[in-house]
Amino acid sequence: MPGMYAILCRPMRWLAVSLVCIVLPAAAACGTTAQEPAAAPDNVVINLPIANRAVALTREDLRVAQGDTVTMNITADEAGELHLHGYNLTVPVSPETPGALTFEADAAGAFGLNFHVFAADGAAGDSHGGHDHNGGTSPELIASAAPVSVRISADVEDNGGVNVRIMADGWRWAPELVDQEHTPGAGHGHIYVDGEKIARVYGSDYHIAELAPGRHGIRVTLNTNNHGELTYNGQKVEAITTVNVPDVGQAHNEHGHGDNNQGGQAERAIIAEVRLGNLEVYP
Ligand SMILES: [Cu+2]
Repeated sequence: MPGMYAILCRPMRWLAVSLVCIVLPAAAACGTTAQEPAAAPDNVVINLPIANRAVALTREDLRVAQGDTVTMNITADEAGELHLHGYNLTVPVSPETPGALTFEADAAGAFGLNFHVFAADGAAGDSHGGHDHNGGTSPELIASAAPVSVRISADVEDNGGVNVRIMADGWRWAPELVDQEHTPGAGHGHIYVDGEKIARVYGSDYHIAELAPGRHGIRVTLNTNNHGELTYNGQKVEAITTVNVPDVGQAHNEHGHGDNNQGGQAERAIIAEVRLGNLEVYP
């Protein structure tokens, strides 16, 4: 009766345990699960092999039960860090050094898993490659014949708000033209936090109301009136920076895990935000 075993064996248990449950005929082989039907906490291992800025996992692979102890083993083909939103855990990973993260999934919900790609040593900002890292529809790329560029800086306020200053050259902010035809040298911007677009920007200052404690990547693109992404000389006209929002006690609905960034470790520029999926924690 495979169906019975499927019920007895929670889906996120280790593969080894699942195999035991399938292979052995006795229900007792399912161990603790069989004796504790009220879903005793499991040790769940999730392997996250990041390649080409993606991970080949299904939603089911990223599903755990509240109270489970979760270990994520992360490998990557380029240097970066894995960031689990909500729990606000970050772990560095590189092709030479796999990363591992163990935590108790004590809060239920869906928590974004992002991979922050670090700039290559000594070559900050190179090779974006033109992938779409967000899985969604990618804005049309529109080449600018004239030089256009953008830089950003970001300052964190005490309350977790972030002031972003956007310095665009060869560019006119044109909020009045939004949704109209492309006009060379004019338009608006899009602002992304940790790979997710949060708003349009229509001028040189943008305020982000509140970010959870931890590191966040902020990216701004310059966009045509019809929302295409501007390129110049084959490069997207965009700027990326990183902010570190301090943990201020119970604020921001965090769960008290704090921030496991290694103190004193040199900050590295994040050149891309890759959304890998959501960790789903079921109550
Ligand atoms: Cu737009």
